[in-house]
Amino acid sequence: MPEGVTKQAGIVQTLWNGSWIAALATGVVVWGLILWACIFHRKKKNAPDQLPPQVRYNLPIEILYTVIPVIMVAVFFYFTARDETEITRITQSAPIKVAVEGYQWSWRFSTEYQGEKVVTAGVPVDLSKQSLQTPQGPQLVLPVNTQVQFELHSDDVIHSFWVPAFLFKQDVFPGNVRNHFQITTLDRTGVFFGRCAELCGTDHSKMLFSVKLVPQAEFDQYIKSQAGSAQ
Ligand SMILES: [Cu+2]
Repeated sequence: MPEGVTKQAGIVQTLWNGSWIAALATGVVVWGLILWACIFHRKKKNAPDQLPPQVRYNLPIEILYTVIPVIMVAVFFYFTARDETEITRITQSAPIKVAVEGYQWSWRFSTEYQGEKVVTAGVPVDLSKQSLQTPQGPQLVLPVNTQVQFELHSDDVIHSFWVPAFLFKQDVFPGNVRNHFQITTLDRTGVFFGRCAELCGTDHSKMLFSVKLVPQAEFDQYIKSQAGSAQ
């Protein structure tokens, strides 16, 4: 997993780790029971027709088979619902609002901050130049230690806005449906790759972009230098 750069990514990572630990514990019990049955209930050489004790219609065991999975599902459900509620929570206080527009085959980011609006739009990128060092496509600049609210909209077909370092993606719909989510960036600068995660047509793979997290002062500078770009 990439190291998360948002507070929400931490929640996703913890849920992911917990789910795997729980699944592994369940797996160990199941594999153990299978192995035990394979080893201790092999066909006996001296009594080939002898079956092991049959436990059909054994009420306590039937109840156990039912109650334990229900408890397991309830535990998974509780943690998933709790974390999902937290991850998709929107507040009105986010100082930065980003309108994301997906289109065949790139992205347009309109960043609103303190009355200023900055727009970055990209053209389809050249995949032959794709490398892990140089980001391609439009770049969304955001400050660290801040809340950022995203509003997603598509001009044509369904896309999906995915920044792996957020450990989060959300579908981008055309029409009147607008998906929202919000992040709280951590104190970590850098350039993080993003891509479309919903097969949307021929040049889907060219819908690359990046998110650059910078210190607040550098962000203010950036907004000042880009002021008027919305026109
Ligand atoms: Cu796409």
